[in-house]
Amino acid sequence: MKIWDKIESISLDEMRAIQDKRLNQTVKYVYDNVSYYKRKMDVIGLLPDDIKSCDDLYKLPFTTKDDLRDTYPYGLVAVDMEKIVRVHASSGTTGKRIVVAYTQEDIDTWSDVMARCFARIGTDTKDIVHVAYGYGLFTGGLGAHYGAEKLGATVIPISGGNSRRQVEFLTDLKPTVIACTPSYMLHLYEVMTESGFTLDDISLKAGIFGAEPWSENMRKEIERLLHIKAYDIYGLSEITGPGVASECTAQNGLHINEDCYLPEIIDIKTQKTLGLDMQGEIVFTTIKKKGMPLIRYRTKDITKLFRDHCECGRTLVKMERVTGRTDDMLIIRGVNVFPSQIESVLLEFSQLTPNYQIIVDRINMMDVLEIRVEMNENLFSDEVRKIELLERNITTAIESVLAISAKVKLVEPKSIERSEGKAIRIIDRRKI
Ligand code: DLL
Repeated sequence: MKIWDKIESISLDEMRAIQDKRLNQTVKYVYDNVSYYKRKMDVIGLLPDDIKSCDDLYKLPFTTKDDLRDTYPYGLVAVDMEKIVRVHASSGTTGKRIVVAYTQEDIDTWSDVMARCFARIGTDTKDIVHVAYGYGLFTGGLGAHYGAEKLGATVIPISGGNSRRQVEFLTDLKPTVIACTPSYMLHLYEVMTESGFTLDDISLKAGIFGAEPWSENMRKEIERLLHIKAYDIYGLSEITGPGVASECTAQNGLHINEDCYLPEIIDIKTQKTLGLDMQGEIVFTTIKKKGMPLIRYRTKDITKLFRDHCECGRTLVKMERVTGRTDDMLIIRGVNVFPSQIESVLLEFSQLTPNYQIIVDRINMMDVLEIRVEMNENLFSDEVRKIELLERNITTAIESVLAISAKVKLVEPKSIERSEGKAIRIIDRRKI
């Protein structure tokens, strides 16, 4: 038994004791080493000794992306800069860039949790892991790389992009596991078939996909097309990168590495902590990080926590797949809509591909929703009448599931731009 299997299957009381101790230490540590946190706690009259166990978590102030921006670049670093061995940064598409910093110990912990995520899906030393997440400031590539290496697997550090070369490596080097975004996996499949290769030319058996929301129907599609098992992996740069949580072979929820990242679900409006099985925003406190520990970090990701008797034997609490982000949620004529809900409806139709874009506009003070989705080659070569009929059927399905009307436009195969990393699903043209 590997060392990491043990921590994943201890009793709830044992896990709770570890978490209480690590939380208590973390709060003391940030109070003593990060003036920003000391000030935040002083303002509300909170002392480290007031936090004795996880039951006291709610007393602590939240941390948000704005806090990271206000303290950019190193204001939340808890150690001397000479102890920082690596930084990563988010792309800053939704505002000023944020930077995260790691000590050697943080890199080791991250590698461990990523190794655990690979082990969870059955990866071992005999596997060859094709890492097609981007290497660099994005955490996906290096995170997966260090984890797979720690496990003792063979790593192909190909990074994202240059899809034809990716296909050459898939067919020549015969990797057995692939790590990339789910949308990029589908793109690689297209390039592979265009290049004349078939499933007989590759040896993939599993993929570890994340970094963007994807639906259960998208999983089915990837598994159907590639004859592999598709597993979900979740994480965010602020907390560490990939490896905060991931699925096991049961494919029923993501086990959270809760010995390192303490999760809570909060109600978005009241900010009160919610119990198991209740949907809200997931908030994490890092209880093992040294370089840049974060207290009650608001992720904006929507999910719920639950426990079951998982067939894999792990006792780690689970989170449901992330269905969307509070800032990705479209409010269309007052109705809350997540892109993943639209994706789910679209993929009920076998004539469609998982390549779609959601365009929102405001015309004469009214929100207008247009969904562009690529049809498959068979439908494309069919009569116009059939295409129009299908558009009407999809419109009806969207209306009955989401209670909003939408204009559905079927577009030619391969006409929607592909991304090498996270797919761009929403174009919001509304000027409010
Ligand atoms: O996306 C880290 C990562 C890399 C995770 C590779 C998994 C695999 P960021 O760029 O900081 O970090 O983006 C984090 O991406 O808050 C979620 O909104 C979204 N996200 C990440 N994984 C998933 C997932 C990486 N499995 C943000 N399902 C998070 C849904 C995900 N959304």
